[in-house]
Amino acid sequence: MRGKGTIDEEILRLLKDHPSSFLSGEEISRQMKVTRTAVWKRVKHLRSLGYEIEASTRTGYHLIRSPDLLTPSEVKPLLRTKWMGRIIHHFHSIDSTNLAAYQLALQGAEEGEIVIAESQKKGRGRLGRKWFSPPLSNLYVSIILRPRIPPHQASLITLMAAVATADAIQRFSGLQPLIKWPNDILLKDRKLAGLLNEIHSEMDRIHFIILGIGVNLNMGEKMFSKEIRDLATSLKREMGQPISRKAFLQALLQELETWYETFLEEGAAPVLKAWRERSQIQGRPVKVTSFGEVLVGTAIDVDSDGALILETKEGERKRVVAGDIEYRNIKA
Ligand code: BT5
Repeated sequence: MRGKGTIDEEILRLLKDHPSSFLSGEEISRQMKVTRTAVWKRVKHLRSLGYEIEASTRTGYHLIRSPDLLTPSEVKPLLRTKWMGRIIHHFHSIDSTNLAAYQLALQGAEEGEIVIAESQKKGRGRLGRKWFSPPLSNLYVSIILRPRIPPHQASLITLMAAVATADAIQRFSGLQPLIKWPNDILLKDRKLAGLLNEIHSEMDRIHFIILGIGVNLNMGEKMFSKEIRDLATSLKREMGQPISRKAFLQALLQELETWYETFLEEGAAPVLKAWRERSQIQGRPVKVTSFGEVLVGTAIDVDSDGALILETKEGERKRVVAGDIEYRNIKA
């Protein structure tokens, strides 16, 4: 049996196939094998989601305008990717897209399938932190990848995804975001996007990686929660105009597909080169928190596995595989 969501998608597809004419309720009900009352109910529901649908008992239905939703019927006509995002699992509200993608991947979902939500009730950051995910304004997406690389290289996928996200933002807006190790995308020192990558693997084989990406797009000043108001920003705020979320999603998926293929074909070098240019971290004084330990020193580089190399005050080199950094200002 088809779910309500599938019926909605089919009704929209039919209406979009007839952009300049009305489609009678009878015709829709015949093509979809549901009653005319059921069609009317679904149209009412679609209107509640923001679709402007003209309805008349005599002539039928006509789609006037679609809201900026990220449903398959809205996103797919824009996609320019070869394989990424060709299967979209869409939710109006969900706990976390990463959690849903993880479950789908365990059940055998294929590389390139994506999960999108209009809002998240338990959006996740790293280390049990929260990702603020209000409805219909930002992007919350998780992508299933199944790379044939050794597990120790999984961090490179995080760096690759950060580069792709920053490139998509720049291509879309002309602004120049910076990457903060390992996974923050910043504009003017404020966080615009975050990445949470989760891996399911054995000692020597990756089963899948879930690439979770949250980008603040249309979040207005007043929508930011108190705790992130001074730390975060959105693309609308930086550009001074609203963003088409579906157009941004298309740009993001295209950059991700290209960068992922480059990484698989050419290895870490091009990813690390682009990451270094975007992070401007080399030589900066930093404070690193890693597994409860605090280290202070100068960031030297990231290595070929994506770990941060730090030189402490005592001149000792440390390799940090996971954690958070803060940039320090050196007083003369
Ligand atoms: C991250 O964690 O930056 C990873 C965020 C990943 C979110 C995506 S959305 C789609 C997918 N599904 C999920 O459930 N998650 C992923 P972390 O580095 O730990 O940063 C978290 C910190 O960023 C919080 O403690 C806040 O200080 C701040 N923060 C929370 N929400 C924010 C937002 N919307 N914009 C900017 N900063 C935020």
